[in-house]
Parts: sequence; C-alpha cells; structure tokens
Amino acid sequence: MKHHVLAALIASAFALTACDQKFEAKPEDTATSAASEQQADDSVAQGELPVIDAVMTQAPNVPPPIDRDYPAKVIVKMEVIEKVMKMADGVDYKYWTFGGDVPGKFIRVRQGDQVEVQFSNHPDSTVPHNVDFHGVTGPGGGAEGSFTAPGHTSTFSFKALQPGLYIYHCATAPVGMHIANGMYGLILVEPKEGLPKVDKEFYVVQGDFYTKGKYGETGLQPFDMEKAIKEEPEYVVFNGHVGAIAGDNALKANVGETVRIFVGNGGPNLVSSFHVIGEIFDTVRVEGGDLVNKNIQTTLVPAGGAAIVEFKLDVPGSFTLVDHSIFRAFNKGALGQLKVEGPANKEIYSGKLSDSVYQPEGGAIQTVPLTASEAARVAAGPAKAENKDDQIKLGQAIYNANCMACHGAEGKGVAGAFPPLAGSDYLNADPKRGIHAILRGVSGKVTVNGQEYNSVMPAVALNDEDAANVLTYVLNSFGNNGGQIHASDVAKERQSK
Ligand code: HEC
Ligand SMILES: [Cu+2]
Repeated sequence: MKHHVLAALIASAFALTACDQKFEAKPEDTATSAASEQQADDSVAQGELPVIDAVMTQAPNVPPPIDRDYPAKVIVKMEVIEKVMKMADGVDYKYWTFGGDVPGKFIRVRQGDQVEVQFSNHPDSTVPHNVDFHGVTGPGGGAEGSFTAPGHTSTFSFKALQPGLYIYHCATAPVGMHIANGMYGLILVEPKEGLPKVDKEFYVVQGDFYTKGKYGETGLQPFDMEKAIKEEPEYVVFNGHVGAIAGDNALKANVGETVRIFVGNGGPNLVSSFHVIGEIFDTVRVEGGDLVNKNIQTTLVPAGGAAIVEFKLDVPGSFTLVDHSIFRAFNKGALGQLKVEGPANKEIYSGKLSDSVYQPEGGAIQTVPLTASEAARVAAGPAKAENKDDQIKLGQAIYNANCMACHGAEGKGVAGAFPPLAGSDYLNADPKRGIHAILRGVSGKVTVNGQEYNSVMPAVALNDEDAANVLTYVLNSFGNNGGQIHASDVAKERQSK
C-alpha cells in the first residue's frame, strides 16, 4: 500500500476552508432515504462535513482503505482526455479516457460520503463527454449533471448511499462508442465498517474493442461501428491494452499474502467469465454487492458490472487471469498474470514429480478416443525417431497439434501478438532458446526480427522426445538455419534450474 498517499489523505482531511464547508444541496441529491440514513448514522451535519480530495489511482493500483469513521465531502476531479495509445505491439488506437488511461482512475469513498464531482473535458477533445456512476441514485447516474463540452468543467454532487463496487462510464451519445473507446472505471463505496483487511489489492477492468483491422493488424486502427453492433470485437483486454498486466507489468504478490481484486467489466458488449488459472477464489462479493459466495472457480462479471474476488496465496508461480470464454484469452488479449514469489509447498502442489514412458499392455489403446495431439502422433507413425529425418517428420505433427494455433501453419506468427518462428533471428541465434520456451514458457519482452513482443507463451507439456522433434522440425522448416535438437538436450535443460 502507498503510505505516502494515505498520509496525504489524512492531511487533506483537515484542510478545511470556510468556502469549502458550504455544501450546495440540490433537491434531487437529498432524497428522503438519504436524509433518514444521515440522521440515523451520522452525527455530523452536512454543512460541517470535512472536505477531502479523493485519492485516485491508475490501474492496477487501488487507493488505500478508508480509515475514517465519519462521513466527509469528497472532491473527485475527473478529466477527459482523448489520446492515441498502444493497443498491442504495433497497434495504436485513439482512446477516449477518464484521466489519461483505460480504465479511468479508481475512486474510493465511504458509505455516507457526499461526493462532489468536478468534471473537466480537455480543450483538445473532439466531442462532449459526461459520466454515469452506477453508484449514484439520481437521473442518469450523474450523466446530465456532468455533460461537458470540450474546454469546460461541470460540477455535480451525490450522496454515496449504498456500499458496493460500481462501474462508471461515459453516457454521451452514441453511448456504445464512448464506452468502446475506453470510457469506464470503478468506484468503490466502502461499507461504513470497511472491508476485511488484505495484504494486496488490485484493480482490473475488462473491455472489448472494435478495430477496423483484424487482431494484430498494425498501424493506427479506427473504431469499427459495424463490428461493435455485431458484438464481434477484435480485442478483449484487461486494463485497456494487450499485456497491460502481463510480463513486466504482471501483478505481483508473495506466498502467504491475501489478495483482493476489484474486477470490473466496462463492456461495452461482452460478459466476462473471470477466472484465475491455478487459484480458487476464497470469497466472491457477487456482482460487487453484499452477497458473499465462497470457493468459486469462475465468476460472471456483467457488462457494466463488477465483482470483488479474494484469495490467499499458498504456492508460488505465475497465475494467469483470463476471461474463460477462452478464445478471448489466447486470441484476443484477455490475459493477465499474477506473479507470486515465495517458498513452494509440495503438499499443496507438488509440481511434476516424474516423467516416465507409459507402455500399456496390448494394442487396445488405439480404440480409446484420442486427443488432437495423440491423433496427430498416431497419424505420424511410430513415436521413436531413428534419425534427423524421422525427427522432422514426427516433429511436424507435434507442431501442428501444439504450436500452430499461435505461431501459424507457416510459422509466421501473428503481428503484434505471436512472434514468428519462420526465419526467427531470436531462435536461430541459439536454438536452445526453443527448449527453454517449451519447458518454461516465454514472457516479458522478446525481440524477434526487429519486432518487440511482450506477451505470454505458456509452457507446453511435451516429453523430451517430442520437444526435441518439434524443435528439429522448426529449425529445418520455414526458412530457418537448420540444426538438430536431441532428447538428451531437452533432458539436460529440464534438469537445470
Ligand atoms: C498459446 C500460444 C502459443 C503456443 C501454443 C506456443 N507459443 Fe511459442 N510463443 C508464444 C508467444 C506469445 C511468444 C512470445 C512471448 C513473449 O512475448 O514474451 C512465443 C515465443 C516463442 C519462441 C521465442 C520467440 C521466437 O519467435 O523465436 C519460440 C522459439 C516459441 N515460442 C516456440 C514455440 C513452440 C515450438 C511451440 C509448440 C511446441 C509454441 N511456441 C507454442 C505463443 C505460443
Ligand atoms: Cu464520452
């Protein structure tokens, strides 16, 4: 947690000025339920509320928990900025943002707070914008009160009546387009008693993007209204960009820590099946509300909705965040990582204990339904390679079953997403890198033929022979420089740490 931010928050809590104390209540802001709540719980009258500047953070950071036990008038300053940013490697997009990135900044207030939104639209903006807070009780969630032309600032105020995790988004026509360009974020209205303490909190929002060019097609990509109407996004991503929370940008925590992720879904269209590979959510605050569900594998996050998931980290490793509508994860970008460091616990997870040859009795094995990779192997003939030519032949089937989906039939990869194996200077410079890629996966920045990739390749579960064969195939195909990898090379790499 950022202690200096917390200190600033406390300091500003007492920065009272005479004019700040005058709260201008508009009739629609003080609904009767608001008034009675206030009388019941708050001893401080509205006009005397201390004035605080909201601590707001860029994803994946979350403002510190609120340790006030009294309501305040919280000033939320929002600025709309339209700007070109990287969607993926080589792919640019003109985002419309709250505060300069997607999602907009995380806002954290306390149930019962009076929130004053000072909403500015940058003079360089091309269109008006506004904001609809799902945590607001009032027409449009503030949309009409915040409708703002370029170069103007609007102010409106609301009372945070109900605790929960809420999406906010732009609601200026055409609404879908404003949201599709990245105009959403999360506001947490913390319950008066606060949330249970955890060690780390993260902020993750999914969104779908509609570009004229196909996934990975380079250059500045315009918004495609037709694809948006058909709900056929090219990109589905966490925190606005492919790789925003993967590789070097991965979320980080330690074994033994408890983690809370505030998950939002800006949409505009898709519902997320949020899942963390290799973890079970100890608790899920379903849809961001009061209902707590336990021991959950995957939770639905509706478009324009949220969820709070919590789990304890028992073992180290890389845990992958996905939308379990899984093609979105591996082919459209909805993939993030939580990297956990610390001592292993072999009882909870052993890792791979052994890899021995399996020789079933008799020939009945052929009649068992085959997986794709097994089928490919059967089609390729005997699994034992006598020489390099055999290796190449066997390796091709293994390639088609295990690598082709990402690296392509011709090994050309997908620009901006999957690096080429064809003529790869990275691989040809040291073919053993291929062994490492298969056994341990690849993440972080990799430069292949002058193009930078910053994505994730999961380790591929192949035995020593298969790994050697597929690499020998790759090295002798797609215009690569030739070479041979032996099963013993793979075994050696497997042993080394
Ligand atoms: C799920 C998609 C996926 C699959 C399946 C996959 N890779 Fe990769 N591979 C990637 C990505 C993404 C990278 C780049 C990772 C990064 O940017 O850090 C990569 C990088 C590599 C690299 C290093 C960079 C280069 O282009 O030379 C090699 C070699 C490689 N993969 C080989 C393989 C082989 C062989 C297989 C099959 C056994 C395979 N990959 C299966 C996605 C995949
Ligand atoms: Cu807008």
